Amino acid sequence: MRLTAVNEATYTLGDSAGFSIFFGALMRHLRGLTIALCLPLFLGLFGCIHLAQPENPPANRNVDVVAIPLVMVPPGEFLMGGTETAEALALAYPSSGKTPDYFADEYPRHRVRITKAFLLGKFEVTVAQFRQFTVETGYKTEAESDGTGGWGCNASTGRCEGRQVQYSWHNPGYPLLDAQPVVNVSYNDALAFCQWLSKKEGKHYRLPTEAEWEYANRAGTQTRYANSDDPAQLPSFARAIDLSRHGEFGHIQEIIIKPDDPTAFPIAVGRLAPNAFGLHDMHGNVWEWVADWYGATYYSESPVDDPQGPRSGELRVRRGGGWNSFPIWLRSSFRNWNTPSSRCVNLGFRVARDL
Ligand SMILES: [Ca+2]
Repeated sequence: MRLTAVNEATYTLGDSAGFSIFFGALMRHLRGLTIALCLPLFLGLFGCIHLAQPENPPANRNVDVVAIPLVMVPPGEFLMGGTETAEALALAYPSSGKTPDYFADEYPRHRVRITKAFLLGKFEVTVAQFRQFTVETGYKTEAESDGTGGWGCNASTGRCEGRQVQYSWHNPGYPLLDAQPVVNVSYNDALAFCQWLSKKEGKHYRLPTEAEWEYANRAGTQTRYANSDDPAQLPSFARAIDLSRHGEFGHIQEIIIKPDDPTAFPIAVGRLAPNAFGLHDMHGNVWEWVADWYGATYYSESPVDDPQGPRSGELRVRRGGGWNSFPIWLRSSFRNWNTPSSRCVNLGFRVARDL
């Protein structure tokens, strides 16, 4: 395996792992049957409910700030991984210059069963929610505490840059709104948030597994994105880079963000259309940490039931792409990763909770 660190915001994966599509048409039929049978039943029973606020919330005025709407994700089966060949993907995104081996870790496509319903944040964790965590605990993120800072947008150059000490979750270099997703938080910071929320509410909050994330993101779809195969259909569904302004593929530090660009920076969560499970911004806005260690060949050995990822590793998986990501990275099956202490101007998370 060859791992190439472009920067801590974006890594690329090289080396072919040898990919083959498992199951094929038979499993697509089985999967479709499972969704067809289970989804209406579950939606009927639970209606993808957004958990109500407590009837008698504590007097603490911050409770309303931190309350995180959750969506019930039903159990079911799906085929995880690339839905088309790596050769087809390379041809589909020619400006990226990627060769088929770039997509190797998305294969083999394999059957996964999510055996239990779980709750998943309807939105990415917001700036306001993360602020409350830091106010109540005094927590300092790794970007603040290790002396190296985070990533940010330099208004004078129009470029994202990092690490620099002035950048953190409360200063990503762009105008910050409470309802934007928090960024510049490491995997470890995300876990600390979950631990705080668990203690605060007496429930077990955690990050979703990679399999849970893709299952929830696809919501029964088998297309490149949960709304279509076509990147041109993304703007109403996912905050990503504006291809009309940035047609040429580039990495984060190469992109010039113009002050008058209305599509720059993350938007407030929930402004775009949800997927079939009622989840917003799974594609785009910010990359989302998931629980798993990254394993380039893990799909060859993944168990069917509730995969948890490799037992150990050095990199954690992130999914979905961010506000300055190109469509190739927003695909439902695309996998990316960073060290657990990485932080970036387009990297956040959403919480999961067991029932
Ligand atoms: Ca996202």
